[in-house]
Amino acid sequence: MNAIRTTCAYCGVGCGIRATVTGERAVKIEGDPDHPANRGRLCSKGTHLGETVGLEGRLLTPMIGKRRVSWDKALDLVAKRFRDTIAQHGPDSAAFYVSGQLLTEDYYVANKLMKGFIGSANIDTNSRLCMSSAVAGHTRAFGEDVVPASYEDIDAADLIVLVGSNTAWCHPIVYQRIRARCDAGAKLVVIDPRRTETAEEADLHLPLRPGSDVALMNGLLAWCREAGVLDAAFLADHLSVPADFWEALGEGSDLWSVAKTCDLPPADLRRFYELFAATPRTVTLFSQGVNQSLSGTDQVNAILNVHLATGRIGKLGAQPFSITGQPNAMGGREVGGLASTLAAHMDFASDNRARVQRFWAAPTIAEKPGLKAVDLFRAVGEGRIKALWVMATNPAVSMPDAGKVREALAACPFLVVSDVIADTDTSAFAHVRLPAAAWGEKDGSVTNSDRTISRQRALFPLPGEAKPDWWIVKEVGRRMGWKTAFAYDRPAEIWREHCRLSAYENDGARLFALPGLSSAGNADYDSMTPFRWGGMPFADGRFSTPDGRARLVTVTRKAISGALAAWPLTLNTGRYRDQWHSMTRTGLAPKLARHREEPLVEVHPDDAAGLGVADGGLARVATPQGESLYRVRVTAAQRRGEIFTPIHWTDRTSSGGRTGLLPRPLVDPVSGQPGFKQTPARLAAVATRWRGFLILAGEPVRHPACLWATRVAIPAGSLWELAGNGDPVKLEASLPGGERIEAIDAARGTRRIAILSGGRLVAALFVTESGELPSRDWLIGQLAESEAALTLLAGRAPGQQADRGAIVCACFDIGMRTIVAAIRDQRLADVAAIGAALGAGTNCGSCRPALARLLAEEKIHAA
Ligand SMILES: Nc1nc2c(c(=O)[nH]1)N[C@H]1C(S)=C(S)[C@@H](COP(=O)(O)OP(=O)(O)OC[C@H]3O[C@@H](n4cnc5c(=O)[nH]c(N)nc54)[C@H](O)[C@@H]3O)O[C@H]1N2
Ligand SMILES: Nc1nc2c(c(=O)[nH]1)N[C@H]1C(S)=C(S)[C@@H](COP(=O)(O)OP(=O)(O)OC[C@H]3O[C@@H](n4cnc5c(=O)[nH]c(N)nc54)[C@H](O)[C@@H]3O)O[C@H]1N2
Ligand code: SF4
Ligand SMILES: [Mo]
Repeated sequence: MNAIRTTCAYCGVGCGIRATVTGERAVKIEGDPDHPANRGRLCSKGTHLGETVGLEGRLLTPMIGKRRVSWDKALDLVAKRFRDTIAQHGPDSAAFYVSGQLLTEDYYVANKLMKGFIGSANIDTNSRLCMSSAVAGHTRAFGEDVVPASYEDIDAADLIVLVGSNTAWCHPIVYQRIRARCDAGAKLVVIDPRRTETAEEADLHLPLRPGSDVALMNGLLAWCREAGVLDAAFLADHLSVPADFWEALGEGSDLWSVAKTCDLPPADLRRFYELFAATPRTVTLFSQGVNQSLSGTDQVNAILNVHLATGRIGKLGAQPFSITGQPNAMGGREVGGLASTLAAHMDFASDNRARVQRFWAAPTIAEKPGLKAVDLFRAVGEGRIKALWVMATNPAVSMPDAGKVREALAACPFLVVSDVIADTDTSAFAHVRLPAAAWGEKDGSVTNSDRTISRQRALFPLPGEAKPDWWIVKEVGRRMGWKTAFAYDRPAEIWREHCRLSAYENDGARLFALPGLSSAGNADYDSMTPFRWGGMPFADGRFSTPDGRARLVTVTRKAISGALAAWPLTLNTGRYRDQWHSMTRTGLAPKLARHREEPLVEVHPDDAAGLGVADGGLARVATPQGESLYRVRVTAAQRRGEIFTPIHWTDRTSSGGRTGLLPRPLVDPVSGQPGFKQTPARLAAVATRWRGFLILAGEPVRHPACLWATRVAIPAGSLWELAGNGDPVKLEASLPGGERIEAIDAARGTRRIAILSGGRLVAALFVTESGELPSRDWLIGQLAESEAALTLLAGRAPGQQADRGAIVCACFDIGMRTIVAAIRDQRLADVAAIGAALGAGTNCGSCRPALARLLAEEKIHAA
């Protein structure tokens, strides 16, 4: 069996995979040792991709409403409705909302159709929620959206600064690379209000006040100037500096003022400033803690200012590094798929418009930037956009003020959703659903965080009637009347056109150019190996501005408003280690489910005590936009006054945890990126009379009807955690038919029901008011096994069986309790010893920070 080289489905690290197909919809996944991004390593999510390639939940035929239809029928309808809408209301009444999870070829075709043929720039992407402040910051400073850094800079750095990035969870393989460099002596500083697992392993953690990054970076620049470490020659020859720049910087940038603004101990701040000033080879990586802010663009420029003024850019080991989230966030930026860019790193200047129109031989060309995501959905809600096509993103979950977005989707006269999954929170509103090819079926290219372009290759034939996104879009383009412009037969043709456009009339004004590749034959494309474009940008000190100089940008810190009486807390939102966004893929993998089974609201112990919310209980988070329920985790990793919730749970998986309903639809004025990380909020305990869980083979007949019901995948079905106040008898509507065995303990309000079918366990429901609940692990193991019914209801195997606890190591499926027991019994002293004893942490390494914490806690416990 031959291994197929492809790229991971998930994050912007862009790890190479060697995939060996082992059966129908079965594949063995290994890291590709030859891929420069990961050199053979994979994190927990990449490692378990094989668990997600089944066809459960897939959309496999085009649908109009609830009716299955032929492709011809669906495509004709989409083309007609878009054509009619445009004829009646003009091009700007149509919009596409696309995604960094499309391949470059898909993205290119969608951008071309909207901007050159429909003639509007109303195509925006979920990268607006993700990278747009970085794009705007780069463009302001460099004249072009270019990430100068590469992963090799990490290998050469002496100081690595992570700003607003939970790298250990969100970019685990980059994190491994950072750790390796730290093992060789580099220092790590983490700037994040939360004490994340990334922060726990740092030499210095600065838990700053949310939103105070500009003050911190301006203070750093002032310190560097004072310390004499600005690069005078670079400043003179390669930078343009606004007249008021240094004066504006001076204000409030002394150590004491900054410490106060950022709410940090002055000694810690000073340590960081001294370390930075003394270390020329510094790489500063940043992601959503910086971008997702109402002053995100300024925060990006504050970082770029420091790197530019100290000459730490375009040099090995000295770079600012915006790390990207989605697998093809960068490819989307390269084709120009944001409403604010035209194509191939060109903006809407008239010569660019003429050039792109000429190249596409297009009947028209968008005149001006289109609506950015938040404005776009507002326009849908107000009826100005009448036909919307959503591809590869789930805005009903992921947009801020998602309740309003749902209302807009419901009111949209014509909504098309292309997705791989049949039922998502967004597709629930669609008039037409189009079945797209998924990872493992798609074929094309992606660009990762460090400009490395890799191929994603098909492993399986297209299932059902699924089709690649580029094919779907070009078919609609053809049916709208543009036959020759959309006459593609294969991704390689689109790739060549994309490369030609990048180089078209490009005299070097745009760094993004792939001239040599426009003549690649189909076979060359098929065998393309990963390569990085652009070499080391800016190494010669020339930037993409008209005068070739980079620009320092005056950024002043905004006053941070104090807490509002009605909304005394600040809500921060983000990601869990083993889940990806709205869980449509990771939610299928049992091994990824048990790291965090439920959506938690994390809260500082003092706030919890003040509010009367208890660890393990339920609480409601409310903001002016909406409210949702969470399981409480009390933790000193949170700052006082701040709470954190995850973004992954949806209507499909839970009755609570709907984080998208909570953030304000407010955006950064330059980039249009929402400020997801800081929303005024409040928190209140919610009491329940009983709690329980339900283990089920296969899908539930009906979602359990109770206040709290959240689901995760288990090997043969699903596990629901439950709590409520009503009569738990209602839960029995979710049980399948079969032989029923029941045990009741009235004193504790405990009820245990097992359903057997053909002698095998198919469901188990445990509910209690005041008793203990048994181990889920063992019961899960019994699903579809034949066993003595009474043993089942005891909830444990005769005489043995401990609960493993939450899964820490997803690769080897090792739980917290197992690890703690081994640390105690075998006197394990470090992470390596745990690895030797149990294997935990020896594969992807994602759980190494968690292992280190367990060791530290055990030390305290022993003392
Ligand atoms: N496991 C997993 N990995 C992923 C994803 C996933 O869904 N799951 N998604 C991918 C995508 S698309 C993206 S964009 C990336 C995101 O990757 P990250 O940006 O690392 O992830 P987040 O959890 O969104 O937020 C990062 C951190 O910003 C901090 N933060 C909040 N406010 C501030 C502030 O004011 N200042 C500073 N300095 N920090 C602040 C938060 O506390 C949080 O720890 O992850 C990618 N990788
Ligand atoms: N509160 C809060 N909200 C956030 C964030 C936050 O930190 N806090 N982060 C924001 C960020 S950075 C991001 S990137 C977004 C992510 O948010 P979304 O893009 O909404 O998240 P996904 O769940 O990845 O949605 C992708 C959808 O595309 C489908 N899909 C997967 N592959 C394909 C394909 O090849 N073709 C097609 N047609 N469909 C496919 C999946 O089934 C899924 O339904 O969330 C944003 N929202
Ligand atoms: S770090 Fe993990 S999720 Fe990201 S590309 Fe690599 S294997 Fe995939
Ligand atoms: Mo993202």
